[in-house]
Amino acid sequence: MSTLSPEILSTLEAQGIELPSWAFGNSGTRFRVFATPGTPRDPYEKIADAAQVHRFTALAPSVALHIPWDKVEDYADLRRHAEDQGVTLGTINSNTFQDEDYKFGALTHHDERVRRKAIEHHFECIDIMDETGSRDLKIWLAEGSNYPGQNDMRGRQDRLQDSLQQIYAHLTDGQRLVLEYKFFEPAFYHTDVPDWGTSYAQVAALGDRAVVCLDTGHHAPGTNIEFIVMQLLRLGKLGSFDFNSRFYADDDLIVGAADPFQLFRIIFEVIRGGGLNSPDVAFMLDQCHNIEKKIPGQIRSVLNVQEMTARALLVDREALAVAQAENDVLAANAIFMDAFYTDVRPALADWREARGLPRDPMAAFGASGYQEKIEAERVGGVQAGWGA
Ligand code: LRH
Ligand code: MN
Ligand code: MN
Repeated sequence: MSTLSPEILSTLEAQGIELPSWAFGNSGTRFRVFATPGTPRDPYEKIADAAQVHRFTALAPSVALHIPWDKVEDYADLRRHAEDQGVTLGTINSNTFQDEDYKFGALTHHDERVRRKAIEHHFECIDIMDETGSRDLKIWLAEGSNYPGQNDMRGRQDRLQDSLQQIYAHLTDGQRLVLEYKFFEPAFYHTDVPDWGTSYAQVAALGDRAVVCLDTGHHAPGTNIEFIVMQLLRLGKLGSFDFNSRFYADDDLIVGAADPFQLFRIIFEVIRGGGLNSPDVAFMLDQCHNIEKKIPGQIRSVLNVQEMTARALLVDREALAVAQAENDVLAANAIFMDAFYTDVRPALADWREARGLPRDPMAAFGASGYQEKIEAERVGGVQAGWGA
């Protein structure tokens, strides 16, 4: 008998996870970027690869772009290409971290010329969103300082608010500004948007269509991330997730690989807070596949999210509420853990098969010949990479 009720299955059927275009390009560490055979040479090929993930899982209907990494001549054409492949274009990510001018800051910079350039980059991103049909502009800032005394942290915070106000004013109805935080890197002493509280303070001052992005790899070790999820949902400000997993810092490994239990706990709070399958909370991946094959890496990732969602939906919330009300600590914990320890993989495989999807999407992709085809076809060109 299936462990998953029809109600749980219909909730799972509605799940959609956005893929990052950059997961399909080559990436690495500051020590080495290894080339992977078959890697896309342009945004069109990245989208074609992303569409394979959706084809084998029905879980990944949209692709996020990063500008300028995914710069093209004609975004309406790129949009048509995506739709032809059965996916849509999603979040537009701005990029103010790879231009020489931004060495000492972008949206926080004290030099008005540099700050204007960074603001105008975001205007350009909004123009692109109009063409791609994207709703969200996601901003992550690599800004901060390395040495105490180097910068006026307060002045930078004030300039950031002013910059964001200008960008926010440029959005059209229905578009959102999503501000991502990260506790360190590339700056090592202070970071201008280091935590959810700063991101929240900055977006709350803008308006309803400004929200926070929580990247699961952007916290100090030991942080209770599900608490932050709960709080942002409670405040109506959780706009999106960048899912990935980490052992040490911003590792960008496959979501659920390092700590499946943490992923379970996060998704449980999403469900508790009404954020699952809510249009207000975008589920995205933000990962890099430095040494493994990229398309199967993304397939594994979306399956991990689906699996932990299924387990989190299995928590008997009524029984949990009773145990909590009775202060029955061990019973409450046991109810929670019972769901986490339930192996839903056979039930998910049956359900996939019943919907005309492969029981085992990893194996089906492997047998499809697509990987061999791109490895043969894409030789000789310049492979797109993280930052290219
Ligand atoms: C920063 C970050 C941010 C960027 C992406 C490439 O570490 O998480 O989301 O856009 O990596
Ligand atoms: Mn991120
Ligand atoms: Mn990151």
